[in-house]
Amino acid sequence: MSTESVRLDIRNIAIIAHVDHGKTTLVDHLLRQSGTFRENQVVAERVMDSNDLEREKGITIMAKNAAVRWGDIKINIVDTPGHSDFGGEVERILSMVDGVLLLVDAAEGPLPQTRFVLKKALELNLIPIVVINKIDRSDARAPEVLDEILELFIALGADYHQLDFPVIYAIAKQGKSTLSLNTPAETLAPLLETIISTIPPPTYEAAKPFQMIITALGWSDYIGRIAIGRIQTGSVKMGDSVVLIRPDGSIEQQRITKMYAYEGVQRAEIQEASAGEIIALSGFENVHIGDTISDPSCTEPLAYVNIEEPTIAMEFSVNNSPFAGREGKHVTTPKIRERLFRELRTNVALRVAETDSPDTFKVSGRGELQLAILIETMRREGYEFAVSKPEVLFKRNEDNKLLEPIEHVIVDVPDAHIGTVIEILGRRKGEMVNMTPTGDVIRAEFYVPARGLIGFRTEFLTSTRGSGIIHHTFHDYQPYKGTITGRTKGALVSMETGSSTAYALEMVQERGVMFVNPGTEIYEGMVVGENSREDDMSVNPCRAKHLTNMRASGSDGIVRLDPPRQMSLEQFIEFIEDDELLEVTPVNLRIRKKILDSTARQRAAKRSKNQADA
Ligand SMILES: Nc1nc2c(ncn2[C@@H]2O[C@H](COP(=O)(O)OP(=O)(O)OP(=O)(O)O)[C@@H](O)[C@H]2O)c(=O)[nH]1
Ligand SMILES: [Mg+2]
Repeated sequence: MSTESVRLDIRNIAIIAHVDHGKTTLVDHLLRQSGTFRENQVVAERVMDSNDLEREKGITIMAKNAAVRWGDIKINIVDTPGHSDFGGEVERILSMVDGVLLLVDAAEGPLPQTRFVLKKALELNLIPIVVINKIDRSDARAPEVLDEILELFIALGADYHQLDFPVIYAIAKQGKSTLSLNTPAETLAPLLETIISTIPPPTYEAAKPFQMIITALGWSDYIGRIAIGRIQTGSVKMGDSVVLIRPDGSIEQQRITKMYAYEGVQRAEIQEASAGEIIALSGFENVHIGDTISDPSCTEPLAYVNIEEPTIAMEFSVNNSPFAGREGKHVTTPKIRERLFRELRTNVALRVAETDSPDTFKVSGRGELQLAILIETMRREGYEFAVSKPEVLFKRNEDNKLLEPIEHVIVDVPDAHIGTVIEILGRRKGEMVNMTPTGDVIRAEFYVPARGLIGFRTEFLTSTRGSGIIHHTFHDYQPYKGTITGRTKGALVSMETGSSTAYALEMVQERGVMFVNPGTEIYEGMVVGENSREDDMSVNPCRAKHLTNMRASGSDGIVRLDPPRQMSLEQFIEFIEDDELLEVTPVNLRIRKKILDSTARQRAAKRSKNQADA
């Protein structure tokens, strides 16, 4: 018979929430108030958002570990991302913890990703603490939000024990919390005390040998690859022999050469560790997420949580534009293949597959932002390649019926614009399920095919004049909803190779919105702007003014150019159509037609139109 033992000196928790509800800010203050930093130490805001793109975008992309001490107890904390594209990160780490802090913004209330992460936590029987954050907001409506949270728990089938969650009100930004809205919030002590009294300490079967599952991988320039996980059973010492067991059952002998535990945001070397602790190991070069590290006497791998499947895919291919190889450092198929497959080691919600074409790979993920972050990371590392329009991944059910991913969408829009938004989402096959006034705005809830959301953000922001907010998360698979029309405007495509001139651009800009400045290197088949009409148009942005030609466009002969449209990587990805590619280099982003030659392209377009008509 096995006996359960308890580690009373430890608590393991994750902080989960919708994007921007204040998780990383709360971790900052938990670290500060538990004495992690020296009195006068200068610490960056949102210290856990440590990678460049996280700091630039102000969002968390990867889940990360930290630890604080409160009294005699060590609290291991995992900060998680709230953006739905990185939901896989949350699923990945939940097996490390016994409880969660579910943060909810006191004004915004529960949003799609609140539902997604809470569902995952409840499925794993984790103990929740609800933290209603940002009660300092002038539009805070904490009591109502608490009702909405309770409804959400019930809708997700929480059991009686889980429904009995404690509630903390907080101002993460000021490091304050309170158990009641009638008591002013002062420090985070009420939250820390609640964590200790509510979240169960880790338990384990005392008789079992050492086993842990790797749930995160890190990298340090000093110590190389770092494998992170929670010890499920047994204990381990420096120098111990262990085995690395892959999910397929294959086994590798290894030795523990360096071991660390988290102290604040640092890793501190330790000599031994036992069940319930979250530790990091170095020296395991070939380890992957989901591998088990075990005492050699035990060769059964531990079960790893299933992660939701990707819903969206893009093709990454070798750049074959006329400018290929000019700007990138890594441009060949083997380099791109190696980089993409390497990404799979840490990015658990991503898939990479070979395709019929040897220099093209299909990369699938949870959303456009997840793929955009990979693209941006690769281009900063010196990679050059081309990507296709994101396509949604369909499935078939037992009756061979075509199913497509449906997203749960919530929009907050001022009264004046809600009609337009309902109209646009209707056109994109969205189904409205709820509409309520929330504060100063109307909150409307929809189920929309993921297909219908590609390119939607730009249209949404334009139609609400930037005043609307949209949140969405994967909901489920449903029968195919029928055709959705794509971009409503065509492209202005260059018919020339050369350098753009102000003279030519002044004429071309009459046709739509330009993407390029004068003096830009351009090739035939490159997209230089957006047409104001639906179809594509060939233009010549490189035409030089002949000195003998006295015709001037303005009476004074001065060229007037509108500033070109500046697009972010995400906007470029939203813009491209099926017959286009985005050329990505460390220096430039260019949209091009897949077929560069104008005549060949027109012929191909005619052929596919004939096929569609037939
Ligand atoms: N007014 C107010 N703002 C807060 C509070 N807590 C956090 N914020 C702000 O909310 C924004 C988002 O905070 P983050 O801590 O990055 O949120 P997050 O939940 O970690 O976001 P993701 O990791 O991207 O999901 C920041 O601008 C914070 O300053 C609070 O208590 N009150
Ligand atoms: Mg964060």
